[in-house]
Amino acid sequence: MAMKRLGNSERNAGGLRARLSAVTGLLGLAGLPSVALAGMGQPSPWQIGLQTPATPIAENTQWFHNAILLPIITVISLFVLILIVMVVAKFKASKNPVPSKTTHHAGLEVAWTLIPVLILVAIAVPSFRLLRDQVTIPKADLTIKATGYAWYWKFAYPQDAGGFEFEVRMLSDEERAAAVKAGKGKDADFPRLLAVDNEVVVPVNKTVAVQVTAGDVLHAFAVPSFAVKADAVPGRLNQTWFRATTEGVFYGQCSELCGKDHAFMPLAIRVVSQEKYDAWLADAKKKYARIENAPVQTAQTEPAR
Ligand SMILES: [Cu+2]
Repeated sequence: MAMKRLGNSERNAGGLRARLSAVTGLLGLAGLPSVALAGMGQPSPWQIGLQTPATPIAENTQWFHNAILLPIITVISLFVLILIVMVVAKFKASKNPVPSKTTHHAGLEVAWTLIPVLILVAIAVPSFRLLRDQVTIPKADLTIKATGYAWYWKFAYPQDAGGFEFEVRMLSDEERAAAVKAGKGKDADFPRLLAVDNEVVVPVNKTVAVQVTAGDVLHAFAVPSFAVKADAVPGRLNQTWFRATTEGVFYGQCSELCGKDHAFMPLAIRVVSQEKYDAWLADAKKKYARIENAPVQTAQTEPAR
């Protein structure tokens, strides 16, 4: 259901995209930085735009930012700048020795109230559509649970998905160097402040629901390439979802200022084919701690019509 709506959003996005392409092309702003400079699954040096999207939600989010918000912001900023320059030039004391005593202009006041309202309403339509797609969790193929701790993550795969849990901690510079030395990969495979000891592995093109909570203080589960961000609150279970359409490793970080090592609790989600996922799962069941009372999958709520 959500996918169908996503399809609609994408179609609408396509139509608007065509109409807006001239504007964005003129501005030379929309989309270009993120396409040219953004890394896949992680930030890259001198990146300006958002990270390359890896889910339909992230694609729509970036389209919304690049094709709707950025042009509107740019046009408004230029318009205000031009007005200020005009006022400075036209009404300076030397050119305008006898100033007008006008204090009100009904038409102008209506205009500067109504036009911003219309702009906001126009933004609200695609914005709320996107928000609805983000918060409506489709039927999940896999549900995992992420728990934030000061300062690491714990991920649990419930009974119907393996029944194990493991902790995720950032690799120190020494550990990264040792991993490269041991031939586990190249330098680029262990990005600084992002590489972790245990990656979360999920299958590609599958809907993954993530239950998010915290064990001590507030944290937030965030993966920029998936356009996913959910507060991790002790005693409360939040839920978010993603469906990665690209294989690869996608890094996320805690996005709630949670203490001294807030910057050092990344997480890594490795998206792989179903076969590779099955192989990892068989391994993980042996490798990681069993959980008897695995988190129960919450009921899927039907979206309001
Ligand atoms: Cu945190």
